[in-house]
Amino acid sequence: MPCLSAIPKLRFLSAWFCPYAHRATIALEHHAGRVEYEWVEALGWEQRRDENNVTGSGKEWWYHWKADELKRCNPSALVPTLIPLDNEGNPDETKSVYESLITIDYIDAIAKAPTENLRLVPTNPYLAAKCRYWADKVNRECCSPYYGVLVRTDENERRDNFNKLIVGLKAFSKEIEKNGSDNTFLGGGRLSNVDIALMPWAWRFYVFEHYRGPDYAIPYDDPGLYAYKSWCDHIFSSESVKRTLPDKPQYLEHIRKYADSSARSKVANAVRRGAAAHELDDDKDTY
Ligand SMILES: N[C@@H](CCC(=O)N[C@@H](CS)C(=O)NCC(=O)O)C(=O)O
Repeated sequence: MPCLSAIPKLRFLSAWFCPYAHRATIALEHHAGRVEYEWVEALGWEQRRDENNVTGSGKEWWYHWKADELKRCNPSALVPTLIPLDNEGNPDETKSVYESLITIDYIDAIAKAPTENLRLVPTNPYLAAKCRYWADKVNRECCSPYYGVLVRTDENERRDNFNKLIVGLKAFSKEIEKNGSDNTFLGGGRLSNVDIALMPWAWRFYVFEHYRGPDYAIPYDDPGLYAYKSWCDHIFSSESVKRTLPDKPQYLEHIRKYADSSARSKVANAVRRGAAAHELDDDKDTY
């Protein structure tokens, strides 16, 4: 056991609804006792008055407010952003870490788990490379299409995004079957950065049926998704994951801003101009 003073401490600039920040939360909770963090709600929503009659409803779109700390510590001003605390407990803003997949790596590296099984990124270089490849692949193929289904207004485009998502989930399902493990990506119940990359969205797919109807339900009874289904059952029954899950009705209300196209976030703006969420561009997708 490390002595208490050796435990790294972080300020975690987050937002309760954000699935990208949720990745960092799961990694932090997985390493509870090895990394300490203070949660800072650094991003929220405000609806502008429709002074220029943009919508004609008296209320304009929803925009993000952001903490100054977030604007200072991340050039894109996105959550999650992590700021390490020095030995005196002062944040070192020169060493902030951002981009959700990278925050998982970073948290895992500073946690220095005592056994391989607790590491989110394997120490074996081949397995680490494979996990990083798959974390990026699920991000593009299973997470980004979520926003296409919600933000695009054309039914065919929504459907295309949903179909892309199912193709992505089937590829993931096939890979975990191939690995001989249907409970986590690496098997044996061991959690990895790949599981954490997908989990926040896998948990949020329930919103599709509510906003887009029964044809947008994930077809869990499709044999191509059997391994994915048992992955979900396993992952969401774990206590360390359960305590990170937002309240379902509250999240449903939050995501309405995406489903009715009134959100003006960087991701929503990227998807509205026809790009994927992972192709967000700070110059084009301003807030
Ligand atoms: N690629 C980023 C995306 C993070 C992201 O888009 N976070 C959203 C909240 S869910 C955000 O900070 N939005 C602020 C904005 O749109 O300006 C990551 O993986 O960390």
